[in-house]
Amino acid sequence: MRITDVRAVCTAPEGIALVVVKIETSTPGLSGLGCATFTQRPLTVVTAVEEYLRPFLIGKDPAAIEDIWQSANLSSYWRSGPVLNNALAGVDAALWDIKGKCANLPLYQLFGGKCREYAPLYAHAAGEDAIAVEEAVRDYMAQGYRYVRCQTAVPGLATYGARKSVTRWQRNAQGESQRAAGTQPGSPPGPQAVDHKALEGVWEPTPYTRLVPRLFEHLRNRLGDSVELLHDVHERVPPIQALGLAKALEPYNLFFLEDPLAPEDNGYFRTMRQQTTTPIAMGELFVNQSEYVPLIEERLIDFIRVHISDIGGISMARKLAAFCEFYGVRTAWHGPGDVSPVGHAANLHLDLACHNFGIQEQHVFNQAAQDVFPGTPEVRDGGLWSNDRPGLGVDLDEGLAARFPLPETPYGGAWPPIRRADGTVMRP
Ligand code: GCO
Ligand code: MG
Repeated sequence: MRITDVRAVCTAPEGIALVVVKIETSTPGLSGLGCATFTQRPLTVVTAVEEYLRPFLIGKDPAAIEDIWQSANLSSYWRSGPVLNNALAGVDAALWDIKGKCANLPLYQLFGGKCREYAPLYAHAAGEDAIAVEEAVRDYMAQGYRYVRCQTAVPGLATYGARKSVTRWQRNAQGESQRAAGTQPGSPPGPQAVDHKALEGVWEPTPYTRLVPRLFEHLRNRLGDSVELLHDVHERVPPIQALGLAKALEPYNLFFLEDPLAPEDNGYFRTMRQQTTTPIAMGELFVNQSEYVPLIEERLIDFIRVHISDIGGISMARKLAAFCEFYGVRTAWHGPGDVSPVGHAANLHLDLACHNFGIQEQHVFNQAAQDVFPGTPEVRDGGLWSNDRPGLGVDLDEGLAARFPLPETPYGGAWPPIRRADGTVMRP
């Protein structure tokens, strides 16, 4: 069997740019899919796949996954980084998909079989104040969720992850997904029409770090210990304030505090570990093993939260998960809307097969996305369930995918800048 074609397909059924690699083989009807989504720079990944990896791969044996990964990775000499890793990850997952189909087994079987029946999920609760967040958590608990991430708006500020005081990027994305769904931005109950001038929000860390402990105090007082609570700092505060926040949150027993520091501030994790028992999840922004290996071997984090396609795909994630197991670090693969259903399936197969699974972030795809990707893993009773089909178990309806072209955002998918009150640009 030989690889006969390699393509990158872009689609945006939710208004969020997704990139998927499709590999075709000399066996009629046998092909594989892999997620290669870098939503802020999708066309760079398409170029890497089609201009560079395609000619490298055509004619090769699709069964030789490890050799292809290693040789493709070295073929650029300069390696790692989000563009090349995503491109390689798309190829790698598509090869695993093909291997599963050849074996007629779902991937979790090739990874050693199920350690659990399904992957428990954490849902996202957001609101303009603590009462609204509490209501959202209660709604999820009533649906069977036992883990909920809680984010609150900070009055007057453009805050990551909260509905009312949303970030500009989120408002863009909401407007785009409404356009894709054929509804008018601004029509009730959705957000107002996207006005890019009005989206120039301001971010200040101190009101946020003061407010978040009050949010969790409220939630614990009202909800007791019946639910696991999580929070994403999104690397938005100076390291010393992140440390203060992690300590202030100790009484509320978080399941984890996510991305309290930026990858650039990795050196600060040692201090954080000595100062607080709040469990730490890190690092959806990691791309290179020299960023995460030291944090794991020094036991400075509790959950590894990489975006699998950004570290090079399933092959790398399997090695990383095994390495983490030796150090008591659990997996919490990144699972937002800018991981395609093919990528969520990859997360799920690892979740099912890795003993040191911690938790899975959920994204519930809209109907259009589920139609573009038949076989999208099912969300049920607070968990993600495999469809048990061979390989990754997800297909791509290319005709339908073409009806959801990449959104024409003013930033080409990139995030608009977040600035402090004095105009200083901030991490998003
Ligand atoms: C998360 C993430 C995402 C990212 C997004 C970037 O924890 O789910 O922080 O919301 O911001 O994936 O494209
Ligand atoms: Mg995050």
